[in-house]
Formats: sequence, C-alpha cells, structure tokens
Amino acid sequence: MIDCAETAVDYHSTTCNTIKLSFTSIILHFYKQLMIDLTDIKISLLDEINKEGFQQAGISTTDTSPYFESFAKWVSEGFNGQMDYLNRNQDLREFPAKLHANTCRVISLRYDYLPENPRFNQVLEDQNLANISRYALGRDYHKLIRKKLSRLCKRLSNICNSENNIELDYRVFVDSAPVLETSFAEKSGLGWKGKHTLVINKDAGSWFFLGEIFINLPLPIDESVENLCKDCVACLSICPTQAIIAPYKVDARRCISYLTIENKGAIPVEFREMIGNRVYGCDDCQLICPWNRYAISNVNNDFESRNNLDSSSLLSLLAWDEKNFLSNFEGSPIRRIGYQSWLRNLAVAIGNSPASKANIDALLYKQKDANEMASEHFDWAINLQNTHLIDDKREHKRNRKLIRTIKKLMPNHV
Ligand code: B12
Ligand code: SF4
Ligand code: SF4
Repeated sequence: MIDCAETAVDYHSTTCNTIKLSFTSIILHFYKQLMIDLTDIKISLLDEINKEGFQQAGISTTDTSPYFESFAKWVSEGFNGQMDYLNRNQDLREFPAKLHANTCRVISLRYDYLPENPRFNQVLEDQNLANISRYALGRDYHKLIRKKLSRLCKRLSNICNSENNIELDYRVFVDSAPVLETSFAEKSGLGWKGKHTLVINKDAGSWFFLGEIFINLPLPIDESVENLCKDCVACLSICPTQAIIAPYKVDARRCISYLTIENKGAIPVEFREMIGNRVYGCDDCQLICPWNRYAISNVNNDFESRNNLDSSSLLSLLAWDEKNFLSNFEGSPIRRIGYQSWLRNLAVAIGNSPASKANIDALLYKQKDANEMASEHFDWAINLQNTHLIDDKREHKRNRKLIRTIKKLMPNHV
C-alpha cells in the first residue's frame, strides 16, 4: 500500500534532527524512485486506454475548488429541479477521498460516441419522426463504460504489482456517484467547459462520455487547457427553451434533457411546444457548437442506432405496448424512464407534429394505456392537433438554422 508522495515529504519534516542528514538521503532516494515508478505507470496507463476504446485520459488532483462552491450554489438556487441526488452526499462530492479512501488522484477518461453517419438532419427536417438524442440511440453507456474502466484498472493493477511492486487501490465511476465529472475533466486537460457546461475538446468536439478512476497513486498531473468559447454564444441562442440562462449556467428545470428524462411528473405546459419532436434528451446546444466540426466518429459500433431509432416515426413508436417498450429497449438507457414517461413524451411530440387526422386517431386510441399523469398530455396534444395551434413557422425557422449549420460544419454527418 502506498500513499501520496507528499506523505513522504511530510514524514521527512518530522524526523529527529540527529539522524536528519542520512534520513533525508534515504527519503530522497525513495522519493526519486517513486517518481520514476509513477511516471512509468502513467505511461503504461496511456498505452492501455486505447485497448478499451478510450480516446484520451487526463490526471488531476482531488481538489474540487472552486468548482464545488459553484455547484453548491447552483443546487441551493434550485436549478437541479427534482434531481435530489445532486443535493445529497455533498461532503463525498467535495472530498473524493471520502467517497473512496486513500484517493489522491482522479483519472478522467473520454469515450467518443458519435457514429460514422449520425444523420442528424433527418429528424430535424421531418417533424413526424422521433428526435432522440444521439447518446441514447444505442447501448446504455453506463454499463458499457464501467466494464471498460474495470478491465483497464485490472490491467493497470497488474502492471503496478508485477513491474513496480505497488499495490493499486481504485474505484471507477460513470455518471453514477457524487463526482464532479466535468470539473475533473476540465482540470485534467481533456477539454474546457463550454458555455453550455459540457466539456469540449478542441480536436474532438463534445460528443463524448466521461468516466473516472479514483486512485491512491500520486501520478503526475496534467495541465488544464484554454477555454476557446471566446465571444461565441451560439448555444445560448439556439436552445429551444432558453435553458442556458447565462454562460456556464444551465437551469436544468428548463432543459429538454431534464424535462423528458429526469422529470418524473407532468411536463410544464409552458415548455411543451418548445420541445418539438424531441422525445428523449436534446442535442441542439452541441449541434450548433462550432467545435463539433472537429468531432471524431467512433469506429466501434457500440453506439450505433438500434431498431432504426434514428429514423422512426412518432406514430410507429406510439404503437408499442409496454411489453414492446421493455423488450425493444433492453440494454438501452431509454428503458429507465419507464413506459408512462415514454408515452408522455410521445404525446407531446405528436401534439407538436404537423396536424393530421391520423395523429388524432392514434392519440385517442392510445390514451387508454396512459396513466393519469401521461393522459393529461394526450388531452393537450389532441387539443393542439385539433385547433392547429402549433406555431410551425417558428420551429421550422429554428430547425432550418440547425440544418444549415450541420450541412456546413459536418457535411459527412447529414
Ligand atoms: C445533472 C446532469 C445533467 C442535468 C443538468 C445539466 C447541467 N448542465 O448541469 C441534465 C439532465 C439537464 C443533463 C443534461 C445533459 N447531459 Co448531463 N449530467 C449531469 C451530471 C449527472 C451532473 C452535472 C452537474 O453536476 N451539473 C451541475 C452544474 C452546476 O455543474 P457544472 O456544469 O459543473 O457548472 C457549474 C460550475 O462548475 C460553474 N462553472 C463551470 N465552468 C465555469 C466557467 C466560468 C467562466 C464560470 C463563470 C462558471 C463555471 O458554473 C456552474 C454553476 O452555475 C453529469 C455527470 C456527473 N456526475 O458529473 C452528466 C453529464 C454532464 N451529462 C452529460 C451529457 C452528455 C448530457 C446531455 C448532452 C444529454 C442529452 N443529449 O440530452 C445533456 C446536455 C445538457 C447541458 N447543456 O448540460 C455528460 C457530458 C459529457 C461532456 N462532454 O461533457 C456527463 C458528464 C455524463 C457523462 N458521464 O458523460 N445532465
Ligand atoms: S440540451 Fe437542449 S434544452 Fe438543454 S441546454 Fe442544450 S439546447 Fe438547451
Ligand atoms: S456553441 Fe459557442 S459558446 Fe457554446 S459551447 Fe460551443 S463554442 Fe462555447
């Protein structure tokens, strides 16, 4: 078992004066050897990450200031909505060593999820299709990345043991624990936090997941990189619900990702028309971001769209019963929102799609499967379809802007 290198220095300073000189040289020798070992281990780590499909890793200390303070303020102002888990375990979030004892470094890793041909424009051009955010079209990233991180750690642990005689103590995380993931990623130089609050890498854009390894080894840390958002405000302007209320500040309660995924109850009426045909999450702030022209497609097919989800009509998805929902979404993150929230989201999107008798008939027919919460969204949608209240023009204007941007920035991804 080995603690942080700083411990060696602390220990040194407490030694008795009479044996100070010889002891200093022993400690220095130990410290130098340790530094060589740690640098070797870091090199081995960087060699190993690609074998599990990660594109990049960066290392930071466990210090969470000033990020934790901004986070705590954000929660205290209620921007987390019903996501109560963000208001719990604050000491574990602030002090990683409390979450996993002996942690003195955080390794942040990047896993790109953009497939070869994401065909973003289809669902923007045709409002009868379901717009599902890119990250959710394929396998559930939580399980996939956690497995990859665990395998990576086992290999690293073997290297530490066999080549360096060091015992590695570690724990892996993906979006599942009180960990300030984007803050560690920024600290470790994986990219900078954009004004939409996601991490952007200047050579790879922002279409990636983050994962972390907490370890007990004081590996050499990486430098953070310059924030290159500069004067751009494209994400703030395009956001359909004005959820990015100020640069670097998202009011989750307004964000379509929150409204369609995290929110367990009714979607507030004021946001329903703004949601358009988005039935699970939202990608608009990433689609408009100029740095995503450098986004890298992942050649592994882990996140390829399943069941033609990238081009399914809203009505075909509405036709699924609960059994279909559960089986078709086996291994997909969408399964976790449950059938009633799925029906709720589909009802809102169909309400917003071009009015037709087929839509109204399908909504009337399916309403019998909806519980009280979801059913009220069916009433709303049928009413909207009947009275043609939808402001088609505004939505189309916004989407035309996104379509033009995607064609320009990512001609291979239309
Ligand atoms: C809660 C959460 C959400 C919430 C809230 C989002 C948010 N922006 O806070 C909701 C449900 C809305 C959401 C949506 C999405 N999420 Co999310 N989410 C998380 C989660 C679990 C926690 C994030 C968090 O702590 N938010 C709280 C805010 C307060 O923290 P903050 O962004 O760090 O910013 C504060 C400070 O750091 C400070 N600050 C930071 N930088 C700067 C710079 C300056 C100059 C200033 C002044 C201040 C400042 O200001 C903020 C306070 O106002 C993380 C995983 C994790 N454990 O970290 C994933 C995570 C951030 N999400 C992720 C993704 C992919 C998404 C979506 C794209 C999914 C989708 N397609 O629908 C959207 C994007 C929406 C968006 N623009 O953020 C990825 C992002 C990967 C990346 N490249 O960065 C993560 C990291 C999950 C993962 N493991 O990959 N998410
Ligand atoms: S995900 Fe959509 S709703 Fe949320 S901040 Fe980005 S653009 Fe706005
Ligand atoms: S759209 Fe512009 S402001 Fe927003 S994150 Fe990208 S570069 Fe930054």
